[in-house]
Amino acid sequence: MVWHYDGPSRRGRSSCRGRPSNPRWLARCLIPRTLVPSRPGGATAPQIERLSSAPSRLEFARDVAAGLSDVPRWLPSRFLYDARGSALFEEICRLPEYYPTRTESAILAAHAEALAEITGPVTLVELGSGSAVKTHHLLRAYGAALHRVHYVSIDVSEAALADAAERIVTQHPAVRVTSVVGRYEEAFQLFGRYSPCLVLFLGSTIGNLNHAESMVFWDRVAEHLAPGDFFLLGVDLVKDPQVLERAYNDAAGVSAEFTRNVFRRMNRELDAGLDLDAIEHVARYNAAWQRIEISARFRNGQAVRIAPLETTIDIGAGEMVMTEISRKFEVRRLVNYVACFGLAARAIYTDPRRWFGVLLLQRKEES
Ligand code: AVJ
Repeated sequence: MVWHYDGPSRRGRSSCRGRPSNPRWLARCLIPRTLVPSRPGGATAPQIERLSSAPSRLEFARDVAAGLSDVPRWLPSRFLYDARGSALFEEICRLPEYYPTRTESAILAAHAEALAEITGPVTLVELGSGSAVKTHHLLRAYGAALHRVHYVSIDVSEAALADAAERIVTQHPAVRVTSVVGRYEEAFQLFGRYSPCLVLFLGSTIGNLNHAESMVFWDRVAEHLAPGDFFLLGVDLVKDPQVLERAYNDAAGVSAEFTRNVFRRMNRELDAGLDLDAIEHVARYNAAWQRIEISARFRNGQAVRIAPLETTIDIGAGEMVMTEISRKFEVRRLVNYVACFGLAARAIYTDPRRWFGVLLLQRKEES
């Protein structure tokens, strides 16, 4: 589903008459009027677009049943991000131990103008944008460099998209926002329409993908980007395992609550009947695989009911269910890797401790 948010200069003006100089107020009265599902046909009615609807209960049930029946047991990480999960992740981003968000944000703040200069005028297309806080640095720089910027944001969380859009139209009058509810894998088809573009894939979300998923991801990216299009990738870098493990085992227990959230969702949507207090969060760094592995450990044996499929899966005491991987990267190796998919590194930015990397990639000419 795609919604179009028009900037304050174009729509919602009638209901805001007499108060156009207060952008906060303007945005508040603007959003409900412009947050309309698109309809096909009409010139004035925004056109309809359906990448996918929110994952259905049946899809959730099937993926949970498949993952829990696999060896080792696992759950797809995208189901962590319902409204509560997205809010918990936002909270993780503010934790003292979780350095990636603020480190990446500082890198973007320092180099946004340089990026705008290298890419020139482009549509910004963000995959898995969440609350899009870090994107503000880029919108500021592109807004200053260009007369008008189009920002297309794609996320599975409708709530996060709506929040982000409201804040962006308030703070950046030069920016037009298009919000797309969908999985980032489904967003590739948009690249062609918005070319010349700069695709943003920040926050080391790429780290959630395993080897096979990563190959498919880069193959699709390369296929859908036109030669000359840009891709901005944020990646968490290999570092002291203690620093890494602390980031995923915070003292306040928010990471643990985030992991448990997918089981809470199973209780709500699948009538799973789980005792959440008996499910522990475990996050360890696997040095050989250069990744944090996050699992839920079942302290007691539990029967997981999956009501929509009329089935039950038994999980024994002490068993683990992997809920997430978070890969860490080495810049030089990653540059070689993406080159295999026709992407050349145009600029590489990092912080003084070299904890996080931001890579500006460009689609090479077809050879
Ligand atoms: C959103 C996938 C980048 O891997 O660091 C943070 C998710 N999970 N703490 C990460 C996460 C637990 C995060 N990513």
